[in-house]
Amino acid sequence: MKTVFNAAHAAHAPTHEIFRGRLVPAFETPARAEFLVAALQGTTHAAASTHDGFVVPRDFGVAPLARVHAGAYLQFIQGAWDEWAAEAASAGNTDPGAAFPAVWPAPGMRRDVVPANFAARMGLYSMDSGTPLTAGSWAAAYGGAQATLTGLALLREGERSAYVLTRPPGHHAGVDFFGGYCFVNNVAVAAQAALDAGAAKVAILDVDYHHGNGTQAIFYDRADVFFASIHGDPRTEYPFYLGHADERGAGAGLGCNLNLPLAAGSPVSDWFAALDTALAALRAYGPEVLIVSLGVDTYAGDPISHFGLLRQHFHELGQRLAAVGRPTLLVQEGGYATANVGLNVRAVLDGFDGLALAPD
Ligand code: OKP
Ligand code: ZN
Repeated sequence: MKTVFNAAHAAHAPTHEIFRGRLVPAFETPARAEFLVAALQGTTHAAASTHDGFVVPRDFGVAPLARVHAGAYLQFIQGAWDEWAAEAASAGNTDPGAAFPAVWPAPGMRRDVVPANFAARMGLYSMDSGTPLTAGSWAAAYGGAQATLTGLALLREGERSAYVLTRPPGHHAGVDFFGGYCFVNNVAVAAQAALDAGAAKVAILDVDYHHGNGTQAIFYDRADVFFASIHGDPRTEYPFYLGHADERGAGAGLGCNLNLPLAAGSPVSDWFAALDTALAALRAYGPEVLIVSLGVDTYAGDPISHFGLLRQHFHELGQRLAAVGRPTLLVQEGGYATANVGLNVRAVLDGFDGLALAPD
């Protein structure tokens, strides 16, 4: 299948992140995309005529992002690095490093008055301290949304599937907040764009280890987007405060949200049983387009996740996704066993395309 490559990913190059309150080397790095490029180059998934076989993203502007994100939030993210750098410079620091949120409005505090203070706005527009905001965060996130929209355009032009090679991921970003390494919710932008282009029903399947809280929340009360997710049980796993099985949707969207949390350490057989459940629900829903939040942090070797999928399981995932028989957009989310991320994604794409599992 064709791969759309967000080359702007490299602009977002955090060196550190705050993980459970401690500063550690970043897990979500440019090297992840470099391994994806290396694994797909020279394969049938890099057969376009430009950019080493990868499709170059078109530019659809910011309007499709504003269909799912608040305008004030997008404006903040666009200008946040300059604000941070200017604040640091005025204190004599010309190399401030990444910005991290540090203060949030607790329940009962005001969200309707936007603070003038930069740190206060970082908290207003975020969900955690684990997401470094760097000089190139907006460029990389914007490029990821454009790459995703380009993948959707390929489907409209007749491709049966497309893969979007991008980072940072998107599925934790909500209407007006960043977090979980995510700034722009790529799959939500694409789902809304598909509806705006005339589709009546879109389904999103999130197979990342972490629940896609942003995607769920954006579409929770709507019947035109079905969201299904298989993920580590939020009782113990990030993002902790959403992703439980009793979240079924609200109002017109009741029944259009399906969470399949599994205990950390669950066997692969349980994961595939959950996949069967999710795919049966998606088939019954009957979407015109299937969008997959393709995290490969379900891999046995992932450093921050606790499922046990191996290469052949990613291949089988690809086969099962293809069997749904819908135009399918696969969008990169997580996966932090850096040297294995590309090989695992290649296995999904090969499986989808009916190719044999390649040796490593
Ligand atoms: C992004 B994706 C808490 C640290 C948690 C966030 C993990 C984000 C995963 N302080 N780190 O879903 O792969
Ligand atoms: Zn994840």
